[in-house]
Parts: sequence; C-alpha cells; structure tokens
Amino acid sequence: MREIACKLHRDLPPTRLWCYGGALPGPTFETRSAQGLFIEWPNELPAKHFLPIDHGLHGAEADKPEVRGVVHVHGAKAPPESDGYPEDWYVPGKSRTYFYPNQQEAATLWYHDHAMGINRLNIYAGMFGLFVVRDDAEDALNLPKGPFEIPLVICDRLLKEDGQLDYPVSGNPDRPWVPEVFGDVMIVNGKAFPFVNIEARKYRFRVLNASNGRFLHLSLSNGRKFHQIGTDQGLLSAPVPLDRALLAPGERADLIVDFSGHAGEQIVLMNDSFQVMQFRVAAAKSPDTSVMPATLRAVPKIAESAAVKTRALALIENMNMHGESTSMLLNATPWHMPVTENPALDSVEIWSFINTTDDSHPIHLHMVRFQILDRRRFEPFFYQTRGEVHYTGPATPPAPEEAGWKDTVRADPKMVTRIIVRFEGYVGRYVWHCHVLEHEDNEMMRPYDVIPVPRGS
Ligand SMILES: [Cu+2]
Repeated sequence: MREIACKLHRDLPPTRLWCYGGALPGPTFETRSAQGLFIEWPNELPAKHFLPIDHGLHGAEADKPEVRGVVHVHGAKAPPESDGYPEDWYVPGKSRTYFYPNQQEAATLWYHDHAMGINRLNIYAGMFGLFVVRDDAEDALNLPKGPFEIPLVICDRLLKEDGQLDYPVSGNPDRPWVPEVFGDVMIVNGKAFPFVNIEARKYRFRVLNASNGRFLHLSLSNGRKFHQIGTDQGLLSAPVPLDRALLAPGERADLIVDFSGHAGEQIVLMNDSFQVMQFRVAAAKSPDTSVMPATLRAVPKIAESAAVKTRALALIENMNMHGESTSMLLNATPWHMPVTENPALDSVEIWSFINTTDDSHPIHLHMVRFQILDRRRFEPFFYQTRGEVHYTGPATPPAPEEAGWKDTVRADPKMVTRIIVRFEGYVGRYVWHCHVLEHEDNEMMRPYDVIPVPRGS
C-alpha cells in the first residue's frame, strides 16, 4: 500500500493516489486453481489521510489511527484469518501475510481495502486490483487469450481542475459522510476515457465495476450485441447474448465481443449515454483461432429442498427529521450487535433480502459463492408496520447472465431477493455487506459466523 502520483489523462497533472504497488489498478495476480499462495501486504502509506474521514462512523472514531488498511480478496474462499476482517486493519509500517488456498474454480476476483469506517475513502483513493484464478477446464475452451484477453477495471471519480480526487462531503463539517458518490469521469484501468488499439477479431473482456456507488449499464456505440460468458464466480453454463451488461458495484462480467468486420471503425463503450472508453479497430494480423463454445461448464443448481434454514433479512434505511439518510442496516441490526447469522459449515441456507429502501443494494457475502433464486415485489409499508411480507407480483427468476455462481447480488428496491448458499470452506468469522461503499461504511455490514457442524447431525 503506497501513495503515488499518477497521470489519469494526458491533459491532466499527476493525481495523488493510494495504491497497491506503483499503479492504478494494483498489479493483477495471475493464479491457478488449487495452487495456494501467500501474499504479503505491507502498509507503506503516509501517516495522514487526504480524504475526509467521518469520525462519527463506527470504527473511524477520533481515537483510531487515521490511516489504516486491510486487504480483502473479493470472491476468494480464504480462511478467516486471511480474509481481511474489517477490524483487522494495521497502520503504516506494519504488514500482514495472508494465505489464499485457491481451492475454487476459475474466476475474476479482485482485491481491495476493507478497513472499518474508511473503506470507501481508501478504495476511492485507488486501493484495488484484479486477482484472476485460472483452471484447466477454462483453458481447454480456447477462449480469446493473451493480447486478446483484456481486463477492464472501471470506476467513476470526481476530479478537481488540478486533477486531484474530489470526494464530496455533507453540509455538516462534523459528519462529512454522504450516502452516495457519483463521479463524472470514467476511469478504465487507471486512465480517464482511454482508447485501446485492437484487431478485428474476438476479444475477451473481464469487466469489474470498482465504483463506490455507480451501477454500470454497458453497451457498444454501434449497437452491436456481445456475449456474457461469465459472472462473479466464473463461467456461466452457456454464453448469453446481450446488448447491455448491468454491473452493480463489486460485480464482474466476462464478455466476448467480436469485432470482425469492423476494421477501421472506432467503437465506444458506453455507460447509458456516457462515454467510458473507445476501441480503435484495425485489420486482424492473423486468423482468429479462438472460439466461443456453445456450452462453457456445468453449473448444477442447488435445490431449494437442500436448504436447512431460510433467513429473512430486512434492508433498512434510517432517515433524520429532514428526510436525509443517516444510516442503512442489514437485518435491521447495526454492526456492533452480536452475530445473528451463523450457518453450519457445508450446510445450505436461503437468505431472503427484504429491501424496504428506495435503492438497489449489491449484497456481497465473503468466502462463499451462491445462486440467485428469484426476486419478487412486495409492499414495504405493510412490512414496516406489521412485519409481514405481502407480495404484489410474481417471483421472477434471475436473468440468464445472473444464473451462474455469484458472490454479489443486486437486492433491488421494494423487492425480496432470495439467494441459496452452501457454506463451504472454513469455520470462522466473516462479513456480509452492501457493496455501495458509503452504505458499507455506515452500518450496512454485519459479521457472520460459519460454525462447526453440530453434533448428531
Ligand atoms: Cu447499500
């Protein structure tokens, strides 16, 4: 973890950033499934933070060191002591070595800061990077690779005229926290509005939405369709044709785009009607021997009947008398309260997110992968007053591109979103949280315990 100065654009002076290694994003870890690795994560940050800390937030009190860091590999099935628990932060001059067993299938994971109460600021400052897991099954598919496989780490930022990061604050100097941050500069792989020279052939793009709060709705300016082949936790069962890819903060999409027949064109990757980056297409230098297979890998459905427990977990937003958001809660419970979710190792549970708020919250569970069962509209007022869920529409299954292994799921507003999870991996304490980072830092995070299998079961 280091402070660097980095030019985000040709026409901007260098921007102060906090990164892993010497660049934004940090170095990409190229790893193999089942080949464990140790990573040492030294904290070499300066002693003072340069973004506005809110000392009223849990874990960021004035008696805590200003600069703290702890690394979480998002999507990794890691033992609890290597998962980057938010309270396991350490200060400049200190270091931790974590072990990643990599006992999991090929997927696009990413690593980022997770320090309690300042996580949103550290990630905004640049503390993130990719962690790619590969395996033989994926290699055998002959997908586009080498120079034709390009990661696209996308985030939005607000920049001042001098090129420095601008993190917005509330009107209250004692409580600078704001409930959402949306930038007007799109940054891809550490560059603002970049272009890339490519060939007229198939490409694989591993897309990550590393934004604090912005949901991405990605499309191509020429209206061309593309295929999604993977989601958070690796390949789908089959490619899904799309003209728009939706990524909430924290989500990943593995895309195949075929540029053949487009030599000489400039195609823009759009987020709604805003430009993200440009593809400058030249003739292919050699024949494209990569393929997009009709089937990718088996994604066996977890049967609902396998679940030993269903948890109803309300997502709540607290408002002050001015109608301003003061915090958001999971299971209507703040962070410091005792653990309420304690699944047994290897057991299957259904978690039902009852979203009473007006926002979509991308809910991320550490350590596990899961499947989305369905989403269903309900009547929030009736729930808030009577504690009963009254459905007002039919249950809808996940979109085909969400029907793979996930680790982050959109809990849409006024909907009940159900996921099914097998708690495979390790016994110990983890967290689950909203991946809108401003929400996560203000109580929208809870500890959970994976407990040993009870005796006699
Ligand atoms: Cu949220």
